Amino acid sequence: MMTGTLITVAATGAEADKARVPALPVTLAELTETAVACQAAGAAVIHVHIRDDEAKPTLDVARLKDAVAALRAETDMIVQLSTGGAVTDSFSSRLAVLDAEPDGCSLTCGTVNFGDDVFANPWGFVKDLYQLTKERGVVPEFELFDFGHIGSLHRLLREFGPPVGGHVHCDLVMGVPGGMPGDVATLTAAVQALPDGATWSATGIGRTTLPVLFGALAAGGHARVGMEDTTTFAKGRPVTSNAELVQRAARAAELAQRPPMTPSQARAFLGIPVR
Ligand code: KMH
Ligand code: ZN
Repeated sequence: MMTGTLITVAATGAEADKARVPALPVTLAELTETAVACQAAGAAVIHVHIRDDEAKPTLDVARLKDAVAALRAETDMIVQLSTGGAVTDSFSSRLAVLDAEPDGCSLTCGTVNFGDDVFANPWGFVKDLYQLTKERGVVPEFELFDFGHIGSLHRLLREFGPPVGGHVHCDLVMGVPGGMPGDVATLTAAVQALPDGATWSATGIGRTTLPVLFGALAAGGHARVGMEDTTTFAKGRPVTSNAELVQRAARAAELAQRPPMTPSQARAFLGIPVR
C-alpha cells in the first residue's frame, strides 16, 4: 500500500567543513532556524549532528541535550540524534548520545569504508547500542550502508527482538565511497533483502542524490535529504539551505502522489509516542 512520504532532513553531518560550506548549520541558532524552515517545507524527522564552538563535530551530551530541547521548543519534528558521530568518535561517547533522551537515534548495522576512513560498527557495539535503545525507550532507525549490514539487521532482530515501538524502519545510505552504490538496481536489490514488514527511506550521497530520491519514491520508500549527504544542488551550484533540498523532495513526493507526512503522521508511522 502506498502511503505519504516520510521526509527526513540530515541537516549538518560530521564531515562538511563550515569554512567551505558557509550555509551549513553549525550553531544551535542555525540548527533551529534550519529545522523550522525544513518542517515548513515538508520534513517530519531531523537527523542531528552537532558542532562545537569551532564548528567541529562533537558528541558533548550537554550540547546534545540543548539541541534536543531547542528543536522540541521550536518544531514538532521527530528528533533523531546520530549515534554515528564522526569516524573519530569512541564507542562509549556514541553510546552516551542516548543520555540526551532523543525521540529516535540512528543505528548503523555494520562497519564500512568511508572514503579514506573507516566508519567502525563491529557487532559488539551494534548489539550494545541496540540493547541500550530498548532500555532507554529510544526508537532506532537502522542505517544500512552496504549489504552485509542488512544481514546484521536480520541477526539483531532474531537475537534481540523488535525495536522500541515495534516497527522496523531502515535508511539505505547509498553512494558512500566504500559502501553500496547509489543506483536503482542496487536500491531494488537492497529493498528485497530487508526484513518482512520493514519500511525504509533512502538517501544518495553527492551526485547519487537524485537517482536514489526518484528510485525510492517509485519503489514505495521514503526520502532522506540534507547537507549531510549533499552540498551541491546541481552541477556547479552549491546548496544554499537544507530547506531547498526538502522543498525539492516534497515536490517530487507530491508529483508521485505521495505527499509529505506531517510530524504527527510520521510519529504514528514510526511508532514514536507523541510527547
Ligand atoms: N558521520 C558518519 C561517520 C549516523 O549519523 O548515524 C556516520 C553517520 C551515520 O553520519
Ligand atoms: Zn549522520
